Amino acid sequence: MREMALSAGADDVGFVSIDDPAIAFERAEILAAFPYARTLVSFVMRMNRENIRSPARSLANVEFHRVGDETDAVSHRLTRMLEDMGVRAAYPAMAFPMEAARWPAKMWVVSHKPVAVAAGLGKMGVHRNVIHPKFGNFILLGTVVVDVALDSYSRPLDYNPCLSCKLCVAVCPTGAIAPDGGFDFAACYTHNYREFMGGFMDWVETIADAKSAAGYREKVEDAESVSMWQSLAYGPNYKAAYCLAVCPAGEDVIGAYRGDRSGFLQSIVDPLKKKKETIYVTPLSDAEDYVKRRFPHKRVKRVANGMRAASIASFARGLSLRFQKKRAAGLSAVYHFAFSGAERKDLTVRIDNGRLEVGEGLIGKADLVIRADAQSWLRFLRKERSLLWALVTLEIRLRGDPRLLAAFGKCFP
Ligand code: B12
Ligand code: SF4
Repeated sequence: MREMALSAGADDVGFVSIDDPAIAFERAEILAAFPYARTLVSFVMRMNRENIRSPARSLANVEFHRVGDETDAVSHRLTRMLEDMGVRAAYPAMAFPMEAARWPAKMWVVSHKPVAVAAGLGKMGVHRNVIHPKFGNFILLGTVVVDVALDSYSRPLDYNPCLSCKLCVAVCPTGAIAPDGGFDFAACYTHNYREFMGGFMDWVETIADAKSAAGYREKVEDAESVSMWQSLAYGPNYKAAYCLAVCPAGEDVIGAYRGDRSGFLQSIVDPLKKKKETIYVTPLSDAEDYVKRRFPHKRVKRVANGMRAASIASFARGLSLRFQKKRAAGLSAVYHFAFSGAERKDLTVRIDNGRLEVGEGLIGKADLVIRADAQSWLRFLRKERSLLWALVTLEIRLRGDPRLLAAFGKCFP
């Protein structure tokens, strides 16, 4: 199997049993798409480093797309070889296409990162990308699912190639990567994915809201319209991915950093930090404050990111993705949500000075109780219904200090 994967074009490969506890959290979803799954063949594809490092992001994007396509091609070739041998096999996309009907919930079919880690192909660094011991983080990941069990499976690496140098933290233009390994999903997603999914939805709605071409141009610069066309024509363009660009970890990569640290910083890190560019942020988010403070030469543009809850379940799931730690500083409160109507659900949300816990059921004593009709709450979140109206009509009822609801809103701008 290893020889087949390498001859199909993979740069390294490892094997994970469907019963491996490391992927237990995804087992049911994988089996739903591949009911015959017994083994996951995980592989890595190298990217050319200097393209990814260039401040000209078109260089990085052509490499992301080129290697991304090649990753799918390797999955396809290996699957064909197996099929020709009479072995059942299939593969999910490297990234897209995904199960878009599930939006805004998890749309992808297999999470390649945890599979690659279980397959011993690397470990997640502070920036949450997998770092291969030799190629560093200049890799993309693929997975092929097969219906045979193997004699033996791979073991995870017994060390983490991440150096904890925090260069990824320093260079990220949105402040998405925290030194302790925390990740502000909304910050990364709103900027880097400006021309994907929710960013694209926001662009479409901007067109729909514009009364004329001049009105549209007040909101969207010509270069942004051209960029959107480019993404539609040639594959969506990432705005940053600077965390990958600067990472010095990995046997093949680390020499330049160890040999001349200040040269590495000057030639690779500084050009990205100094680059004048537009950074897309959610209004009143931690990212907005961060860019203004750390990168005053970068221009901040406030946008929507399309992350709207389609159900109470997705409201609950989305809370941790959208939570803004800094906005929550000084707030300590317990919220009970009791949803009725189309979707009945009880939730307890505890915010304690920048920390968030979300649990099912009504646990402990609440500082604010919110009883709401599920549809009314979703309409309020989508700004289709005013809170005042919902309170007057008793579709939403509060018990406790109503200012705590405003404080809650600030944590999830
Ligand atoms: C979702 C996703 C994202 C999200 C979330 C990133 C994240 N840390 O998980 C966003 C849009 C922010 C993103 C950005 C990037 N990504 Co991405 N992404 C994925 C995807 C589809 C799944 C990630 C995953 O494994 N999640 C599962 C859990 C275990 O990971 P987690 O970190 O604990 O949880 C996060 C997600 O679950 C996410 N999430 C939860 N619910 C939802 C719902 C929706 C709608 C979305 C969008 C996300 C989301 O939020 C959590 C918190 O961050 C994979 C492709 C795939 N099919 O595997 C590529 C993948 C992880 N991405 C990759 C890359 C390269 C990037 C970027 C560099 C983009 C780029 N090319 O510019 C940046 C790096 C940002 C970073 N530092 O992490 C590579 C990583 C390669 C490597 N060496 O590890 C992958 C593996 C694609 C590939 N086939 O190679 N990505
Ligand atoms: S840049 Fe440094 S801290 Fe960040 S992932 Fe790479 S080695 Fe780890």
